Amino acid sequence: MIVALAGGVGGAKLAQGLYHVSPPDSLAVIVNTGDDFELFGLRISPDADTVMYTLAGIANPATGWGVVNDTRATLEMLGRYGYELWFQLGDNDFATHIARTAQLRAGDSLTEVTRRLSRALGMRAALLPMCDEGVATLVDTPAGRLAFQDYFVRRRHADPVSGIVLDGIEAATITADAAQAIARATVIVVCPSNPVVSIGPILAVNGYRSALAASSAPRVAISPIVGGKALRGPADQMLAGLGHDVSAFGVAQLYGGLVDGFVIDHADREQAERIGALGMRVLVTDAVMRDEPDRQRLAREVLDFAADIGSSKR
Ligand code: FO1
Repeated sequence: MIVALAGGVGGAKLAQGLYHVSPPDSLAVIVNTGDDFELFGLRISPDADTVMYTLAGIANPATGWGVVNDTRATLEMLGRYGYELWFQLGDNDFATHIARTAQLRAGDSLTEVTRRLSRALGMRAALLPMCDEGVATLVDTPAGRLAFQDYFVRRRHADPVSGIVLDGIEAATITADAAQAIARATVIVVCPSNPVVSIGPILAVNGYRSALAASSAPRVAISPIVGGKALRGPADQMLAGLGHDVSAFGVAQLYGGLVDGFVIDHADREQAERIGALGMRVLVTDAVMRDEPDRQRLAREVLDFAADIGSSKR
């Protein structure tokens, strides 16, 4: 079993590569749900949906999130009713949120609902929310403490970030499915997602750090920072605002003691030694995924690297 920890678009890309280079039933993706929120009375799980649509082969390639060729009739009608349309939801995407909300209201867990939705779309990998309890990522900025999607989408992640709060985290616990996947893992991959607001919340849920520490599987992370810049989104600004080094090394520091191997881009090869001194093996490669063949190439390299680490770990 390959277990991947992922956030949104960057994580989904590598998860798709892993999905395509390994037997379809052998992958479990544990996703961040700290970005989840409610809009129009519906429960939206952006990171889970991004991974689900990507692995089901229906993601919008232009954005990485949402459904390809989606229409906007529902949103336009809501606009006529006077709602502010700051969050783009296509008609097909709306159906996902309606189904999720209805099933949650009927009493099913987020894990169960996500399993049903992803199976219905033909996804054979397991898609596992990090927890079933509600956790909300809040972002401290000069404009105040903002809900994550307010910060990220409505205000276009333009505010400097001075702190992150995970509301509800104390009551959140690793799910039985995620614990079982990690216990059975032969490889654990920390995808190139934002270490602060995508991977950070997963690791903060009770039970993940100990489950990962207890695993004898090789654990490998891929840097989402290349050449001092985030491949996507505001990870670089966030790392700076929170006092971390804005580099692959800075990300590796955050994962110290948690992973056995770290993958960096050629652009950062001079950091390999410093990262190695953190107690990790380092793979220097082309860590940027420009197209689908790139996702599979990087996935293969990550799995080979992990296998190599595994053979010396045993
Ligand atoms: N990101 C945006 O920048 N603008 C949007 O309007 C937007 C809509 C959206 C709808 C559904 C969905 O699943 C994701 C969506 N995202 C949008 C992406 C998402 O909010 C963020 O990329 C993640 O939360 C960060 O990981």
